[in-house]
Amino acid sequence: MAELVYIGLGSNLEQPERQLKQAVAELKLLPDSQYVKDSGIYLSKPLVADGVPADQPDYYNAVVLLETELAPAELLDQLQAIENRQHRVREQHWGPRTIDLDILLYGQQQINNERLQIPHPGLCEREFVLYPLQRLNPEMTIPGHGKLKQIIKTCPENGMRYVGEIE
Ligand code: A4P
Ligand code: MG
Repeated sequence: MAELVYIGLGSNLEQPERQLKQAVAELKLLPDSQYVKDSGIYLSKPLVADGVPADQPDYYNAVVLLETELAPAELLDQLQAIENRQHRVREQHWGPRTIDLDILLYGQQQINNERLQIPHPGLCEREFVLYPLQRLNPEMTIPGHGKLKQIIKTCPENGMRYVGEIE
């Protein structure tokens, strides 16, 4: 059965807008999947948390909606293959990266195993996820958390700005 899935994209290295565009071009070619739409690009401040390098460039973020027949683990394999093709730098957890692709939501499923946590942890505190999701589907519900409309009220935009469409 096909599921609607939301993929979060983030990049803050090596021409980040180009990295996002290239990842989107690859997402359009995923097997057993159809590209539905995307949020366009947002420019956001790096997350602030203990142990996170603060001296890194701002992030370019976007969210993509796909319909897919791929199982969650198969989809993760495909996303990691795209990350690897874009020479992702994986040196530091939460450090700067050429491209990060996360499965934010997989239908209404809640998944918790050694490889996957869905909804993606932290989703409800991240302005660069919540506002793009709102643009795609303002009425949506986050499994285990409730209505996006309510959740977003507790998450300030933190200086984030909309940059424009993904060509
Ligand atoms: N994994 C578990 N659940 C998932 C999921 N739902 N989607 C596992 C994708 N992967 C998932 O990820 C490590 C492992 O997470 C994978 O092997 C997979 O099995 P990773 O991408 O290699 O490592 P990471 O990116 O360093 O960690 P993570 O947890 O993905 O980082 P985050 O939470 O994505 O944070 N600031 C701004 N403004 N914008 C950003 O996009 N991104 C990060 C990265 C930090 N600060 C940011 C942004
Ligand atoms: Mg990741």
